[in-house]
Formats: sequence, C-alpha cells, structure tokens
Amino acid sequence: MSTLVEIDSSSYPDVDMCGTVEQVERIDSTVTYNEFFTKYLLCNKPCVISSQAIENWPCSREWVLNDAPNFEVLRTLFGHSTVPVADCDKKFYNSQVTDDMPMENYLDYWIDYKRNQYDKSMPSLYLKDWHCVKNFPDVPIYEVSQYFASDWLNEYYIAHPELNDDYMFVYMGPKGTWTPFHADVFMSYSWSANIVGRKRWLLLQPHEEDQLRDLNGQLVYNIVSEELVKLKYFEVFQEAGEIMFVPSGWHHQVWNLDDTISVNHNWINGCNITVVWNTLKKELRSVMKEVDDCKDMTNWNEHCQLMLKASHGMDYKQFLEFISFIAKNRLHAMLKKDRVVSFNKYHFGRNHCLFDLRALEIVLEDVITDAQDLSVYNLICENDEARVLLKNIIECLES
Ligand SMILES: O=C(O)CCC(=O)C(=O)O
Ligand SMILES: [Fe+2]
Repeated sequence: MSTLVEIDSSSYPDVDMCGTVEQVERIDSTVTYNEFFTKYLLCNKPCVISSQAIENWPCSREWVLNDAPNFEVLRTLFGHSTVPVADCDKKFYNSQVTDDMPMENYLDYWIDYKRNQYDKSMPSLYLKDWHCVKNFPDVPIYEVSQYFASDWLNEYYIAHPELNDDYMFVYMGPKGTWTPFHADVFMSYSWSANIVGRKRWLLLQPHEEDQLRDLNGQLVYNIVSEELVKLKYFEVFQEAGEIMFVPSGWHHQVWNLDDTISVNHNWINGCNITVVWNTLKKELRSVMKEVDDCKDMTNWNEHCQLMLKASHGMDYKQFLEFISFIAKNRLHAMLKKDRVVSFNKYHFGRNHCLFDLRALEIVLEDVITDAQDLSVYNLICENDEARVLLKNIIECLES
C-alpha cells in the first residue's frame, strides 16, 4: 500500500505571498505535506526538519555505535566496494581533487585519523557523492520523507536503469571535512539528513553570491569570515538526525563538525522546474557566446549542445526527454485513473497531478519556442513529439 501525498489546490499562483527569509525555521512532523509544499518548496525557503523523520531508518540504527560511525558494520556491508573520495586540502577548479578508493582502505584511513586525533599532517579525506542505494539496491538504508516525495529527477532515473544514474547519495567523513561554496547541480533542490554527526551550513539566498565573484565572474571557493561581514547569510548548525532542506539556487558551504554520515538527494519538481529550465537556457547562451566566432561552421548548434552537456551536465534534448517522461506519467495517471508511485511508497493526488501538468505545460511551451527560435527544435525532438505532447497536456487540463 502506498501513502497519498496531496496538495489543497491544483494551482498556487501567488509566490508573491512568500515574503523574505529572516531565519532558517525548524519544523517537526506536525507540518503537513501541503504546508511544506507551499511554505518551503513553492516559496523556495530553507528549513530544518526535526529528527523524528529519520528515527526508524535502518542506517540510523545500524550504522551508528555510541554516537559515532560503526566502522565494522560499514566494513561488513560495503568493505569491498569502490567509493569516490575527495581530498579536502586539494583544490581542483571550483571543487576538490577526487579519486576512487576501496571502501576498506577508506575506513582504515578514517580509524587511523581518528586515533591520531585528526593530526594536521594527515590528509582530510571525504567520501562524497556515493551512489550507495544504486550500488546496493538490496541493503535497506532509508525511506524518503513524504516532504520529498515529488522528485521528478529520481523518478526519471529509477524508471530508466539503463541510464545507470541517479541523484541519491551518501556522504561520510571525519571531523573537519568540508564542501566548498556552490549551488547544486542544475539549480536543483537538495535535502541532507545527518545519520550521525553534525554539520555547519552557510546559506546565501539567490543572487547574494554575486558579491563573492572575482573579475571573471568566478565564485569564491572557500568563504572566509572577512567576506561574511558584507553579506546577508544564514548559518545553521545541523544536529544528528535533522534534515536540512536547501532551496533551488541557494549557494552554500558545509563543514562536518564531528565524524559525520549523511544521506542526500538532489531533486526537481513542479515547484522549481522553471528555475532549472531558465538556468539551462542561460547556460546555453553563455556557451553560444563563447564560440560565437565560429558561428559559420556547419553543426554549430550541435557543437553548442555538446558543450552545454559537458559544462552543465545536461543538454536541451535530455531536458526535453526528462520533462516529457514526467508529463506522460502524469497524463497516464489522470486519463487512466492510475497511480504514479514514487520511491515505492507514495502516490500523488489529483490536485498534485494537475499542478505538475500545469508546471509542465508552461515549461514545455517555452522549450518549444526557444528551440524554434534557436533552430534546434528538430535536433532535440523527432516527429514533432513535443508539440503533440503539449497539445495532450492542454486537452487534459481543459477537460
Ligand atoms: O554535506 C556536505 O558536505 C555537502 C552537502 C550539500 O552540498 C548538499 O546537500 O547540497
Ligand atoms: Fe550542495
């Protein structure tokens, strides 16, 4: 049996009602799905969710011993797998040098580092962006909170195992490991749950980061305290068990204050799809500007799309495939009175499906217009499928 997630209305036009963020609120399980949807997702405001949400997760019980990571359990479960590990002292462009390593070697390092009281002469190694669920589908690890049930990005990747990707990660690292200043991939949302340990977050609302750019427009890598004086920023100390919700386009920097393990997802849905699309459009413009001097070459448009994919991780064709898949799922649910099930646990009510379809209608219309303006429509779409889909969405919403 799946749990219903539903919103009160099929359209929420008034994002103007949101007001400004004065502090990062803490909420508990008395907050309903609809409240979370309007107050935090639609208004794009951060919050921290209390620890009740993860109390019954298998990883909360099994991966922790005396408020610290249980290294022996982790070794038994994952010792032989290969994991991505960043060196927090080595900068690589705007991120850290990352390499693959056997999990057992990483655990040996961690135990040794801890025993040496985090000696500064030893490296500070951070296991991050590990696709633990994808690599261990049969190990029970956690259940996604209802607040994050509407997750189009992972809905798409879970339904396409041949693409061998998703945006569901485990992070773990000793005290002192950290993540440089960034906004999340595609300007998606993220949520991050502390299984054990504590994190310090610095969060900046969209555009505030512009004060931290150099003359080339490059963002700072590591915010230092002198820079904070000139900024409006939010600082959060996230305790064990709490879940941090990071809204779209909010830049952040994160430090592990203890030995910490966290689970995190990046996700996109009907509340931030426009932000994601506008970011993709902007990225393409900047790629086009960069190679403007060879505009006369044949396949210039194809070349720009390739560059977009390399720099941003997604091109127009992929974006269109992604939103088309979600739109077809929602249409199927509406027309066949069937259920869209997410994370094997939740299904969406009628208002929710209609809300999703409205958001998809707006974005799809703009994708088609933009692709035509740039003469890439036939490059990203066969047999006029996008226009046919848009017509089906409009018909469904009108009936
Ligand atoms: O926990 C970290 O080190 C980084 C997490 C993060 O950037 C996120 O959840 O978006
Ligand atoms: Fe992030």
